[in-house]
Amino acid sequence: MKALSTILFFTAAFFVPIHSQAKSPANNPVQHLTPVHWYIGFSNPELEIIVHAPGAAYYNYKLKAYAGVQMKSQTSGAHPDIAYIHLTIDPTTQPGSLSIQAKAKTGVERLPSFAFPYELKARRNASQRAEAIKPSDVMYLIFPDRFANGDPSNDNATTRNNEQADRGALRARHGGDLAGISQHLDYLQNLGINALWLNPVQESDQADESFHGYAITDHYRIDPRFGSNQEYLSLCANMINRGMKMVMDIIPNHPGDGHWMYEHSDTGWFHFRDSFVRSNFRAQSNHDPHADPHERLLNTDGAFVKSMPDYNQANPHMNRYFKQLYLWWIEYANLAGYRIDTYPFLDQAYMNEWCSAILKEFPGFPIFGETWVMSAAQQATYCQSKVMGYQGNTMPGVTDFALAFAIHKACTEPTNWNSGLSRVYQTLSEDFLYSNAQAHCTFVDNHDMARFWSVVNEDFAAWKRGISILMTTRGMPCLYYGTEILMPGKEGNGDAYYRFDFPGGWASDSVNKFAASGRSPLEQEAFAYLQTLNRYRLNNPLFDNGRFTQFSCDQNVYAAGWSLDQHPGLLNVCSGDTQEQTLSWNRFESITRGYSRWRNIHTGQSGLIQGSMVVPSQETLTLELLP
Ligand SMILES: [Ca+2]
Ligand SMILES: [Ca+2]
Repeated sequence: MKALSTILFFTAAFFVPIHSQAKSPANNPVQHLTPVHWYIGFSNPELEIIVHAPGAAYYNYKLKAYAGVQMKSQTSGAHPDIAYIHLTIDPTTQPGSLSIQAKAKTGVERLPSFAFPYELKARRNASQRAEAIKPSDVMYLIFPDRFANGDPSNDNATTRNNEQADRGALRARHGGDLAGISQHLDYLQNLGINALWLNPVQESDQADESFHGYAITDHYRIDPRFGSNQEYLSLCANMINRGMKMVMDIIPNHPGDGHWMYEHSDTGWFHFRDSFVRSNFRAQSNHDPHADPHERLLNTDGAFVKSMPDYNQANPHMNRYFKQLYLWWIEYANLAGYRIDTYPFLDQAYMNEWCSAILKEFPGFPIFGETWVMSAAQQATYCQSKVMGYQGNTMPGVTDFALAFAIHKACTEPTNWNSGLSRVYQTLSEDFLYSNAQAHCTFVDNHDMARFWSVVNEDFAAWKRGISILMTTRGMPCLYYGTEILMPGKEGNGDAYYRFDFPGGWASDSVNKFAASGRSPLEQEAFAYLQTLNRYRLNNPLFDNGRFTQFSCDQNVYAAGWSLDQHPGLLNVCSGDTQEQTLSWNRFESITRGYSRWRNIHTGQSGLIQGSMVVPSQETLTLELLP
């Protein structure tokens, strides 16, 4: 316990107006409550509220009688400003506002009493719930600071660090926001997009480089540079009305060091709270049977960087905090899926428990973790898997880096038995490792990687090959913003080069590539090519319920596609050969059975499925199969 002098020091700050998320009555010193409110009717009736207030540990808390709600217990943090309240909430409880009264403990009676409200809300009913993302959706990843500035008035919204927007600085904020995304939903739908994954949009009020959003300082608040919580809710609701879906990017591994939880950390919330120990980033140590235990520990418990301290998910309070936090966001914003950041650096046992807790309350909720590792076998150790020792994994899918890297090779190296397009064939042949490869998020680039147009050295035939594979293979495809206009972003200059502003997203831009008139002929060709593939995929049951078949790279041509009874099929044919190739349709009999004609979805050209097809050198043919 702290000396009384320390306690009295805290009381000095008691009646100074302070930041609080709740609409607080006068004299309410509470700075944070987590969760900020809660919902009635989760199958787990238990709730732990963290109270952050000056001297919070020196109080007893009492719940004013409220039918259906019991205060089970309360504990004081070792940190003087932290207390924990445990409620049990019966599913029959009526929505409303609880009142919790705080009275100083014996021996510190000089501390003033106070009370604070805590709101319990009704959950939305099942018919109002967002539809989960699925393979026949087309997802689009937006880096919110760099897509479109729909509201210049929030560019320099007041924050503790008062960082000023500066479009001339690569790693400063540029002013992109939720309003900019809202204003381009027509554009996105026209492109054939129906799902968005936004890089994190919660408050990231960091002293340095907050533009990427991965150093969150308040998990329950949208960053004022992006908009408000209400704007986020409106965006999500508006998208649902349009048949679109929102995926949230979540980061249970670390906050920013400007987070109040780090500044007021109770014992055990963080690994290495008082010294900087950096992760060795050896994801392999999680599954390596020969791993050194010290390396394994350093991987999961070391900090990502100094400004992103590492949460200790094994701590019982953090255990509850992250379950409650991410149940809250699904219910609050009506989300359609989660992408989990830096999954291999999390406590793996805890994350399996966490995924189970989410899936118990939201059965079938899509979750894919970022697993930036180099093989399918390694990826399979993180998700629901058929791999010995990992069959108990609960995360449905991963971000499929193994396939992304295979597609890169397919588009940059000559195809042979083991190279080029054969790498895609071999990578997908390893899908036996996963419980469900359709739960993976597939992609060719993202905010951390060189952009695909630069990966293929601006070779349009290679770009089409890779994009066609992405948009016709298994899994849930995600396009990175700007792919449709061939935005460049070369490896080697740092990640800010993968995150350029979308031309036309700012009123002062000299060119607007959101409009066809602002695109070059090649950019327009790319846009139209992608639009055709997206629209073909969108809500097409072939990709959800069909049978996926791939064919090995005979004649250096890779083909893969889908068939489904009583429904048109698809065959995507990619040549990695330097000569024109003539292929017998007989080879594809297992997929063309029941179909008699083909139609090129880009050109409209059609013909009979008989004899042979001619595939020009390096060309890609995407053929719908018709009765
Ligand atoms: Ca703005
Ligand atoms: Ca960690």
